[in-house]
Amino acid sequence: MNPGDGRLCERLQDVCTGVAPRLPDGGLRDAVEASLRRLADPKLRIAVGGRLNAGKSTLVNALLGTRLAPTDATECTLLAAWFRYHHRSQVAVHFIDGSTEYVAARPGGGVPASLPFDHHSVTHLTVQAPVAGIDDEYLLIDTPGRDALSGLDDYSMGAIREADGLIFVMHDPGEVELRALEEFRGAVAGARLSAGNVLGVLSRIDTIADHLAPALRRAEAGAIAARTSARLRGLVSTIVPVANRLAQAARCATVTEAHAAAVVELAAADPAGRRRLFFDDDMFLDASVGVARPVRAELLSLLGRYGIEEAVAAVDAGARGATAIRAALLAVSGLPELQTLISERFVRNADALRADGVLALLERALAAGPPPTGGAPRELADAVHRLRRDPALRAAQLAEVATAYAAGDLPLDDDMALDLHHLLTGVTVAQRLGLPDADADALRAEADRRITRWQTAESELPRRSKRLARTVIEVLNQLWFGLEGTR
Ligand SMILES: Nc1nc2c(ncn2[C@@H]2O[C@H](COP(=O)(O)OP(=O)(O)OP(=O)(O)O)[C@@H](O)[C@H]2O)c(=O)[nH]1
Ligand SMILES: [Mg+2]
Repeated sequence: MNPGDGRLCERLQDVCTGVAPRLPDGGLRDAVEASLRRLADPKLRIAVGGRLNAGKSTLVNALLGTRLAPTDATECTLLAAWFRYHHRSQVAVHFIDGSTEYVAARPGGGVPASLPFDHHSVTHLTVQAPVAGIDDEYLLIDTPGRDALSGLDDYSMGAIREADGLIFVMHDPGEVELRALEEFRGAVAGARLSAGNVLGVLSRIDTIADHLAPALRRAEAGAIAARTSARLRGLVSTIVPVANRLAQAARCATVTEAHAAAVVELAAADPAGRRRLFFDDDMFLDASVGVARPVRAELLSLLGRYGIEEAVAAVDAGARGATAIRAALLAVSGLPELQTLISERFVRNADALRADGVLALLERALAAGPPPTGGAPRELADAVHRLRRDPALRAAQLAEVATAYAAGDLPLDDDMALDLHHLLTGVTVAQRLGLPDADADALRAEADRRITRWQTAESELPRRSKRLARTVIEVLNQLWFGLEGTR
């Protein structure tokens, strides 16, 4: 069965619709009603989070293919914003008291420079724009930067909690960044944030090792991303390097024919002239080349020197005209790789991710109340329990294992940590067993080896960790039996 077909969410909807009218007023009924509202919106919700100035809004614009999120250093994101298609360009302002008001979008679309409301009375915004495709596969949520000093208010966090998955943007993957990620955990999709539903982005890669040529910088960014992925195993699935600004310029059609013609002219400079041109921003603006200074300044703010160098390389390789140069910039920006991961990790698993988020909501409400002894509450608790055991939700259970490991509550040796990582991040059975190119026989043998490893370890684990190890064993067993069917 296709995991994205909505089977789990339909079952959840039936359960909630069935019990809602029979539940007494209170937390459980509120949670069931909130679940029904969430299930009524069939779109997968992906939040983009990270520290202040990480490049989140620029990435959101690149993914949307249009500049709707405010990105300036001075107009930072103050409120969480969702992006939806609408035939009118407007912004819905959602207030704490549950009401909504509409304001005009800024010229060109998107969040206006200032809102005529106190930010503290607003939970989030919905930015609506007549741009086809912006919410076809998933809804993006841009979030305010999280900083050690500022913290997010509960309402912004509440809006983020409605997300099914997170793209965590990091500019400088150090300890502070890790603390920010920790703060998001537990906020998105309940306490289930882990490698199963978090993708990492190493952002602003043009600022990495800026003495190197673009291709070498890309390689360096790839190496940093790989090292950080290894360090965050269990917390984040793959980390992809993305040149956000380049991706935004390429996808949002801000590179015009005039810019393209200017790049062709710059590419005509001899090697020594080019070295001078790209030495620093002042040299770029002051160099004596045929391109007018204001056009050079525009190129600089649009692409940065890194992007201009990439554009010149595209011209060297034969690209002519804005469309071809934009396509070449997009190809080297890292965005296509991120889009593929979003499809493979999030969109393909949309049903399970959405169901997991709703189940987490219901489980929290059930846990907060008295044990359900009968009637509608018992019926709900049983249904939640049954749905949790559905094989399609195993990934969510693995996420729980990864969360325990990341928090230091589940001692695993390196092999087991890697087994878990493969199970969480692999798309094919072969990737989930860490042998992407192996045939079915080798995979069966590997699954068997891993089952034995976990079974041996399980007997040594503290009691509370045994259940987690058994989850992994069950998943491996399931893979083994799946391979058996291919004999
Ligand atoms: N050099 C460089 N600068 C970038 C890149 N992406 C974004 N910036 C700049 O970094 C600043 C912040 O970018 P935003 O996209 O607004 O960052 P943000 O994470 O949304 O910021 P907050 O919402 O304030 O937390 C802006 O001045 C951008 O122009 C990039 O790829 N390279
Ligand atoms: Mg922002």
